[in-house]
Amino acid sequence: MVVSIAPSGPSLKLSEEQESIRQMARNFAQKEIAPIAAEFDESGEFPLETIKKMGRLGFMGIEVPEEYGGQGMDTVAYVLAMEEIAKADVSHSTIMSVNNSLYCHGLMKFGTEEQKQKYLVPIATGEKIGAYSLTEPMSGSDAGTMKSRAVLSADGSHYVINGTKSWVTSGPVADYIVLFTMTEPEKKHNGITAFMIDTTRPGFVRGKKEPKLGIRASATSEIYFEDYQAPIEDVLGEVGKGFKIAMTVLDAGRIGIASQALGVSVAAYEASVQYARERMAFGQPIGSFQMIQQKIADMKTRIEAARLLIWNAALAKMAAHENGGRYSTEASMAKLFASETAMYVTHQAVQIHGGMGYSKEMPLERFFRDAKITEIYEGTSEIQRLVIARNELGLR
Ligand code: COS
Repeated sequence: MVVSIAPSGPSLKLSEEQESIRQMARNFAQKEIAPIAAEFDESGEFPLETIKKMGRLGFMGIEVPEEYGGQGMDTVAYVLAMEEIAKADVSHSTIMSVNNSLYCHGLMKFGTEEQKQKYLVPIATGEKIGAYSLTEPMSGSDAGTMKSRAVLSADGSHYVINGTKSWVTSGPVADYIVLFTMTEPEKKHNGITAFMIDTTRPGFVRGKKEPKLGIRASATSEIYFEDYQAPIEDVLGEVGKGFKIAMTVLDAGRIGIASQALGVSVAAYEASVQYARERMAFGQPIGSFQMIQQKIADMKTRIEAARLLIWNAALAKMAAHENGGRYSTEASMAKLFASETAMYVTHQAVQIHGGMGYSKEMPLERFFRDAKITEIYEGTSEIQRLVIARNELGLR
């Protein structure tokens, strides 16, 4: 692949396949998602119909090999599609990101053949919905301190899981969940194990949906385990290696979140350019005023820089796939910069639109509310800075 980078600069030459998924995502997002986004934001209803359609088009398993029901494409294709979906609606892109990165990526990397057949294929084909559950009420950034427990049964055939997990994206609707819980608490990080959870089994209980500031159509909830019995075949990876699995998967997830931050930034930016050309004040379009021009210039520059960091992270992930190694710094830099860009750009977009930016008549206030989550989930901006600095300084 020729590495082309920014669309406005020396261009990353996309392959036919990458260009075609971008185009397909753009068409679908603008035709099917953009017109309903405001309504689903208002009602908070889960957009099951469009999510199922996205699944049928292959958007839920873009990097999953075709033999497991996916598209067998690369990470560049994934970030291009994510940007387009997020440009129409961040909620839809959140559901897509969890299915692709947090769920499918972990299963592909650590799952057995049986687990892939049972748990990967139906998610990659979009037939079912997946989720990832690490956070608990008292452990978010400090992911190693969880209170939930899995205890091996006397006959060694299954684990009995108890505890509460929180902030589970797609928790109210997920069919299958990648769960991280403690099997040997005295070992701290090295006592965490990952499990595949089938939500139809007894002992799995869903909590109420969280009322949220933004991404209101993406359903989030607590989930409870009450003597849930997980057969030992449902352990994902090795017992005690769950923390590393969780972190490895989050590296992939953070590239997805960065791409959705980019998508919402582009949407807010394009609306602002159009408004600055059309809106008249003091006898001229507001775009002729230098204070507006400064905002447009800074928005555009940050967007292009975010895109370069995302493509860099996507290429680093692809290289790691070929050669081993980690791409944590690249993923964290992309997420940190793109999410802060999304906050900056959507904030300036509301300002450029004035009263109309604050009104629900236009999508700017939704973009602004939706952008905020990208600085919080899958590791706050503070955690991304910590990851980058620790890696650079060789600290732990
Ligand atoms: N990939 C693979 N392994 C990783 C890793 C990664 N990205 N990051 C850490 N590890 C490994 C370390 O190498 C270490 O292994 P060893 O014990 O064999 O040396 C182990 O995991 C523990 O790492 P560390 O000591 O750095 O853990 P900390 O508790 O200090 O946590 C942070 C590190 C804070 C970076 C981590 O807990 C984190 O990312 N927290 C945020 C979690 C998050 O994003 N939550 C949101 C959930 S989704 S809404």
